[in-house]
Amino acid sequence: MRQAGRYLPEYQAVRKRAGGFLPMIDDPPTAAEITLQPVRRFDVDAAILFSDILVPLRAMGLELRVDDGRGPWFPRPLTGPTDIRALRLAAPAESMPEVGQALRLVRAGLPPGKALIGFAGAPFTLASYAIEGGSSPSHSKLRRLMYREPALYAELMDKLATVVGWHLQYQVECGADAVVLFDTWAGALTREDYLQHVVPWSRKALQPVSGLAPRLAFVRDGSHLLDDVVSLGVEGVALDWRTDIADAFARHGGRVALQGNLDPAALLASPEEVARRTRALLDAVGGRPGHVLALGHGVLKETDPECVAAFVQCAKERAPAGTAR
Ligand code: 1CP
Repeated sequence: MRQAGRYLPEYQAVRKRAGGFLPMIDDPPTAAEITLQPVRRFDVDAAILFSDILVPLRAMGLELRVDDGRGPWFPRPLTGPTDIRALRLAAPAESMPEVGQALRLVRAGLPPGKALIGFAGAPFTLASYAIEGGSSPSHSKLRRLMYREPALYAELMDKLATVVGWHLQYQVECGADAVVLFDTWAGALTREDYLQHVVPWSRKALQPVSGLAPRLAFVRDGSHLLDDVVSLGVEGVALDWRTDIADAFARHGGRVALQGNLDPAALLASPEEVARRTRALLDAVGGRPGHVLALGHGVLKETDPECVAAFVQCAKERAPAGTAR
């Protein structure tokens, strides 16, 4: 999760040369280079494609801007049925060929035995960006649509779920070994709303890759939804850093793999403290099978790469003999 990025000097150097975030994503050799940077530096077990969850919205016709300091935003968000009906449903090979090209280049450059992870934003999170125009604390426009115009909400979610499903399938066809569905904003919902207004569309988005590749689901701030995220039928759940991983294993360890979940902000501590916390996390898991050691969210841009290295070093010391490392 944001394994590449602004905390790495080699990322900053490429970003400066490319002139911004979108030009890096849009140029497959550059996207592949950024994807491989953390693998080279830290010798992690998997690369995650350098792209963004918002790329498919752009492919559907929404103008996407990424400004320094402000982050990604949409200057003309969806405002009603006409905008929603105008969203394009185009096959990813035509509308986002750069994603497939970047994946193929990464695969070719990845040492044998390393996994390649693809991803997409879940329909609810994409709907929030498309309707609110950017990050929203309350998602009020989307929530209003959900409650007051359920048929139009369903029309939008159905289109998004279709495109997300195609996008995941395309990534597997182009070399991804596993995929993650990021539902960053669904944690804002009650269980009742999550089950009624999100689960059907997340399931639809995950369906095309069922049986093709392991699927992981992530809901930021989603501890209260864990049972329901497991019930999506995914092979793994990525836990955010606030979820108690021992409790998650006790409840669901037999059914799904669990990924996580060191607090990304813990990497702002000294390398010794990072190592202590990582060992404590591994102790809490207690060697149970099906654990993917990772952070509980993306690496913060203020992080010292030495602290990421300390985290990886702990994983290497503790990996049980005979595991797939
Ligand atoms: O250089 C920069 O200014 C860009 C920072 C950046 C990066 C490195 C953004 C803008 N996106 C990314 C890459 C990214 N985004 C990856 C690549 C793989 C990796 O190296 O790990 C992935 C998997 C994402 C996923 C993503 N983008 C999510 C889902 C996961 C999460 O963080 O919850 C979300 C919500 C986004 C939107 C987004 N893109 C970028 C930013 C700053 C944001 C968040 C904006 C917000 O707060 O709403």
